[in-house]
Amino acid sequence: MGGLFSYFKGLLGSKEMRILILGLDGAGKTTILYRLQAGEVVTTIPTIGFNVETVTYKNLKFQVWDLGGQTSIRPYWRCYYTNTDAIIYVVDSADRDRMGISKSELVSMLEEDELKDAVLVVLANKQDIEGAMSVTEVHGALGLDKLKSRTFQIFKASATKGEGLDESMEWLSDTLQNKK
Ligand code: G3D
Ligand code: MG
Repeated sequence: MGGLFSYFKGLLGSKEMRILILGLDGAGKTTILYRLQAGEVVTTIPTIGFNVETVTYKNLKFQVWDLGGQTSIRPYWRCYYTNTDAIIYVVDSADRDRMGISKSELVSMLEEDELKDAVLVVLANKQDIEGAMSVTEVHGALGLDKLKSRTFQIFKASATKGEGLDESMEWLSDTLQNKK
């Protein structure tokens, strides 16, 4: 097996688990997927400009798409929210200019009724880039202190260096197992 699903082996064979990996384009989502050796990534385009990458292993399903941009396609996102157990929100910590957009996208996702029980993992990615915001700064910029009754954790990460991914996936797997 190995790779991504070995983190979640404790969740295999039980009910279907759905995890969304979201963030602005360029945040590092696809890099993370491949870095985690997620196996076969299937890309589908349900509607124009909306590209979904899916990785499935037994009862576990990971789905990835880019937030931001066109508001006209947002209603289609809802098709993917049902029964979501967790959201992995990826942020480019070096992209200070778009941190505000990243925050508003996260806030509107978390307002979705279907996602109210989803566990949240924030990955403050691209920590290897000089001048990137620290994990504390990203925490502040995303307004995570305002989150109420949401099970969440933020981790620093560098997808290209493969740093921070182990810790975050282990935390997520443990948290989901405890919630079962
Ligand atoms: P996305 O799927 O969220 O849109 P990608 O983002 O995974 O396609 O990554 C966008 C670019 O950021 C890629 O560079 C990728 O290599 C880079 N990147 C991802 N994670 C990191 C990181 O932790 N550190 C650094 N320095 N770069 C990262 P290219 O040049 O291929 O567009
Ligand atoms: Mg991508």
